[in-house]
Amino acid sequence: MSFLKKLLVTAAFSAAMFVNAAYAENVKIALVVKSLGNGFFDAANKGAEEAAKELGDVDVIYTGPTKATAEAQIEVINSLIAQKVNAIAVSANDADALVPVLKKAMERGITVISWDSGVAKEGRQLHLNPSDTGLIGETIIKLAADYLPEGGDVAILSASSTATNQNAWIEAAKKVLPEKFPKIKLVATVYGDDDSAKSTDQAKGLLKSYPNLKAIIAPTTVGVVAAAQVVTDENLIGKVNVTGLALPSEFKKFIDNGASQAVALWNPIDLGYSAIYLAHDLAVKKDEAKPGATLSIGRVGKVTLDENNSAAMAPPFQFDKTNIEKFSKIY
Ligand code: RAM
Repeated sequence: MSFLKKLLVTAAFSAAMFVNAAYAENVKIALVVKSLGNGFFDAANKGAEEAAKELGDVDVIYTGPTKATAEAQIEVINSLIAQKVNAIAVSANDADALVPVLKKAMERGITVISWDSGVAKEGRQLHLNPSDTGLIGETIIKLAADYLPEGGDVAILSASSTATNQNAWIEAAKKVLPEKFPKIKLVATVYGDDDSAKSTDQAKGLLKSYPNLKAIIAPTTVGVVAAAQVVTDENLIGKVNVTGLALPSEFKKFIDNGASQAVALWNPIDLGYSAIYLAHDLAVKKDEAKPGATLSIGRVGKVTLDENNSAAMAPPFQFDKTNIEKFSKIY
């Protein structure tokens, strides 16, 4: 065998070895959440584990900081890079701050996607939204407006001030307000950082500063529970309606006691499942994330990427007295 031929054969052999090595072990996918201890993310992790079981070659690493900040998430991601995970699927506490560390991950061959709360385009291969952003923005206002035929003052209690998802929904909500809900007046937006204690303080502050408040809209599963608890404790049931995005299992008691008339959410289990499915197929099947590409999300269906390599899963469902019992047993 000529030297050149020998070299080529050796090269081909090592390439085959390399490919085999990638499949010999399970694909390690890190599901990085905004913060741990949040029931919404625990439900997403349940879906992630379902996807791993179905795909058969995935190990899910469920991780995140204790506080929902970008700095803490950067630390978590740096340690995942050091552990040489194969993919990172992150719900971001800040769209831009995570870009450098995620770029570093991609340069090292790690597949990176964002889901739930997005990363700027250059820091990830694709982003999976739970639903259409405009639709969520309109839904959270409508949930309040439906129970305020005369109109009135409402305030928003959000998650962190840098959360990509909540900021996009609030912007979309503000856009539809003047035309579609002219009698609803948004008097304030405050931030509880997806922290129970801080959200409780912020809800109390709103009630003090705005005595005519008719509704608190919390587009966060942590904030909405805190606000409903405050309204309950301050005997304001019937005066202030709490609404927004809530996990039925955590929120049922506030529909039951009347602190809230209705809330909405998508299926968090399906969202976590879909994130793992997409990350897996990009990492293993080398699916290409490019505008117009249609990608499988297993039992949930398919998504098509838009010009920003973003896609949306499904419309939100509404929960009220008629159906929250049933959903509270699922998530
Ligand atoms: C909280 C988080 C999450 C958001 C839900 C609705 O759990 O902020 O990112 O999607 O609420």
